[in-house]
Amino acid sequence: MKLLASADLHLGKQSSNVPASDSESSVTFTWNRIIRLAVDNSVDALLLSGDIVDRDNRFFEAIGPLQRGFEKLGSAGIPVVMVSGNHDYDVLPDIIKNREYDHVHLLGEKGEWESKIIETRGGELQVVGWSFPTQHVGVDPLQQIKGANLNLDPNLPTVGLLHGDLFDQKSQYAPLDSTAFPVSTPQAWVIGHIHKPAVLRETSPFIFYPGSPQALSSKEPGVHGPFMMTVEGQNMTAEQIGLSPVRYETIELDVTGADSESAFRDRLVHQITEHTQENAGELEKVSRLVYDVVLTGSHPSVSGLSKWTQLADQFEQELIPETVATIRKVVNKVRPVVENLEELAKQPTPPGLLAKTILELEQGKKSPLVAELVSKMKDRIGEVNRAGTYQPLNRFEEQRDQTDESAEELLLEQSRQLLGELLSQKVQ
Ligand SMILES: [Mn+2]
Repeated sequence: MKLLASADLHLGKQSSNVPASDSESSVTFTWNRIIRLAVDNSVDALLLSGDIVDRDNRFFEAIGPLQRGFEKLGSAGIPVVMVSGNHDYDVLPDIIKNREYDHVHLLGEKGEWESKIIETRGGELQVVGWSFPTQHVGVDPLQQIKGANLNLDPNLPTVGLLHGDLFDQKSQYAPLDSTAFPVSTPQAWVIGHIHKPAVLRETSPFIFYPGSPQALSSKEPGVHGPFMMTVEGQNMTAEQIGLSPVRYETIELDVTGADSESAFRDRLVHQITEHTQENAGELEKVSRLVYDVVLTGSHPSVSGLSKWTQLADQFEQELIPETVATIRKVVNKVRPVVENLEELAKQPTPPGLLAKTILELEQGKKSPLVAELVSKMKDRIGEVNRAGTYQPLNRFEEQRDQTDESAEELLLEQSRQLLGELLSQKVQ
């Protein structure tokens, strides 16, 4: 038996940092690829573990593509089994009720565990599921599974579908205790919510997050796509199939010695080209490769580097056939050329104070001065995020986080630039 498993499509959304005019930017593109893959491989069922539709009035955008997909699967004799997550707890039941499909099953409505035996071409498949009843759920639904009287047939291949958080026990999105899964049946669990694909346990039971099949932002790097599950008796395995047309990557670039703008540019383009070519084997389905570049090393002009990279987000080059590489942003972590930062930090001068701040930030120390600077930086980030001009960034989650960590990162970058400036102005 072959089952295709996915979750967290967020239909209605678009991948960020990809032109909105590209059909690949919309999640509908990957949804259609999933349907085609299911039909071409004659899978026995499609399993979806919640957040299939994105919240925020995406109902109208999502309903058409979702129903067309269901209809294609129906004509190919492929049943769909799903549960709803925190994004589609209300919308998914509506969409199902809107049309009566015999082959589409939504399990565990109203937060009540449910099991169902699905007739597939490969035989009977037992599926257990639980759906979000509201947007927030602060308790672990696995605590209720034992008392749910599911009357499972232990001789049937059985898969569990669930949406929740295995990594945060205080989550408002169904915190899950990894030790609370029943031991033998189901043999495998497809879990939704976390967008990064991850296999959490290999056997008894097999537990995994298929992740979002289309990478949606730079926070979701690496290969994305649904998982093809193979069922042989009581044994279940799964393999990821890279289908996402968008891929996000972060690479480092040491700029030490790249002292002219053209030398720096050569090194940057060379690094991106090399990385793309090295990963060409995984890029067959990727049409947009979006890079974050972290500059490292030391350089006489840290602020000059920032100027040289100002227009880097205009970079757009087809580096291997049908894969266009772009730069989303350049993060400047370059240190100014200083003979001895520790010595400099002892001096009661502006460069000395900056050197001290840099060292403290690098070592994670929090002196009263650093704490005050971080707090002020956080306030400024908040002001910028709230400004009307930057609101469009919000939709794509492109705003800088208003956290200590993000404020410290920005402060360090600025301190290094400023120290480089001050030292270069000093009469030698
Ligand atoms: Mn979710």
